[in-house]
Amino acid sequence: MRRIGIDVGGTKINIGVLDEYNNICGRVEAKLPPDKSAEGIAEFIGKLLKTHFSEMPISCAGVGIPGTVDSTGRIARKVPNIGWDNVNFADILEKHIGIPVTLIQDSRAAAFGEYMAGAGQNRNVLVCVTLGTGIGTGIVINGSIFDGGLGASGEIGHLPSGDEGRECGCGKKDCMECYAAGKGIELSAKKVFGEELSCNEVFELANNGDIRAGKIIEDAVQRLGKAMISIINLLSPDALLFSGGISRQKELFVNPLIDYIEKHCYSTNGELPFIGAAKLGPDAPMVGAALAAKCRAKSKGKISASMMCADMLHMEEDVRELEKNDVQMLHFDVMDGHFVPNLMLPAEMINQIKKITDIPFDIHIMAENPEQYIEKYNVCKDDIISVHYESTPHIQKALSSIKQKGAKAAVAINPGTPIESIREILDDIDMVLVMTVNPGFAGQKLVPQCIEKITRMRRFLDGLGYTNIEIEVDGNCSFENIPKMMNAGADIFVAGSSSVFDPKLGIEKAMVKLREIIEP
Ligand code: S6P
Ligand code: MG
Repeated sequence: MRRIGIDVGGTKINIGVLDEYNNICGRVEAKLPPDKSAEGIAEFIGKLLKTHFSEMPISCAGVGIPGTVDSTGRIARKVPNIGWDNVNFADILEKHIGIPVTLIQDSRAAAFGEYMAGAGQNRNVLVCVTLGTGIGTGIVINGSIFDGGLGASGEIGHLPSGDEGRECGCGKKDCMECYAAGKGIELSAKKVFGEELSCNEVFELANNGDIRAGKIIEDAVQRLGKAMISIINLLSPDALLFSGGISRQKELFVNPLIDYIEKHCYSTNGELPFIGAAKLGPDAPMVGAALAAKCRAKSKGKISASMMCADMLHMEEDVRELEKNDVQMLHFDVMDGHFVPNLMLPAEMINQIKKITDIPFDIHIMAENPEQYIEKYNVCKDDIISVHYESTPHIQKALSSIKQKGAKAAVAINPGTPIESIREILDDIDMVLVMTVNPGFAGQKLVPQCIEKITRMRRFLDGLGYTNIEIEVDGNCSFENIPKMMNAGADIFVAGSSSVFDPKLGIEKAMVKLREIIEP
């Protein structure tokens, strides 16, 4: 299945279709229609898709918006260039194109595109600054786009930067955009030369040795350099990228900017982030929007209570308490002392509990020869059994024997197992269990890179058309970690000592707290 990226700019729309390997396999660019209302643009996009891509199966669309977008990715809050105010463009566009739509602010989309498919690949914390008429910034932290607590992260174009009283589009005066971006360079040129010059003309003059034009650009570089240093000192990113029209001015702008930053920036042991040009050029917002698109309707999260953390002496009481609090699944860990260095939960016990409750079972086998365990459980169609990819050379066979028993089948992968390992068994599974700790024990700390792995797993599944396969996460699903896991795309959370069975809270209070998180 393919996904589509739609970058709505101030004057044109750039559309591209990405295949499952994130290559652009179809594209079209068009001027914005005269009717720039949300309905007008949605209708126009609908027609473009029909004309150019009707033969391609497309699973979802991401739309880059030149303005603020709400945290749900549905509402365009403020888009001054095309005059939108609080428009639910996702709803409107879905009516015209019939696939799920996610909105994302264009500079954040550009950052995400670079992080996933451009110069920011294999980085942890990426800042991508788009230098155009204004200045837009996107921040990606461990695979997630960082919106900030109030949703306005990255607005560094609006740092106070001068005292001439230059009016900014945001309603305030003397923002950095009014001095350091395209718009600012033009305002400075007017002041110095006494006539209107475009930003490109100023660069041309400077290129031909005009000292006054050179000084205007130098001033812009220094102002921007200071802001970049604040970002680096605050966030300590491992990559800082520049994109947008002005970023093409290597000699006069980007290189001096990098020199300025390297000269003045604080660093530990001389270590600085990678600083350089973005790789995707003008396609970055389109690619990023496609990659950030959510290909499936956001469902409520589900809790699977980890019964190895329950009170072994009062198991039935805990089951009743979990029923009362509407927990969706009971998670049973099976450990053999070989595949993992611990012994846990015999089949007899699991089958006994099955007799006293209707809550679906979620049996997680961490054992060598998992095939011999599958046999033992009394399961039905709502139950699910997971086997570890690493535990058997015959994973496909194990999965199909689960199906034969009439239960749902899942593959579990350890933190160190690559996502792509499960490529050949996607038709055999209903769920994938992403371990977020190394299996064997409750009460461990999250392996931090697993959050980003969840994001990549969701993209991997959606990209291949397996939008129906759910992701379960197991290990340190705490009240702090679940929102991050959920945001990354996890559906089911194995809740053990970090949440449901936190003895300080008790099951009821823990479930109230969990429901607030998973049912926003
Ligand atoms: C670990 C096992 C898990 C734990 C669960 C405990 O090998 O597969 O299911 O029971 O992760 O949760 P917590 O909150 O103690 O990490
Ligand atoms: Mg488990």
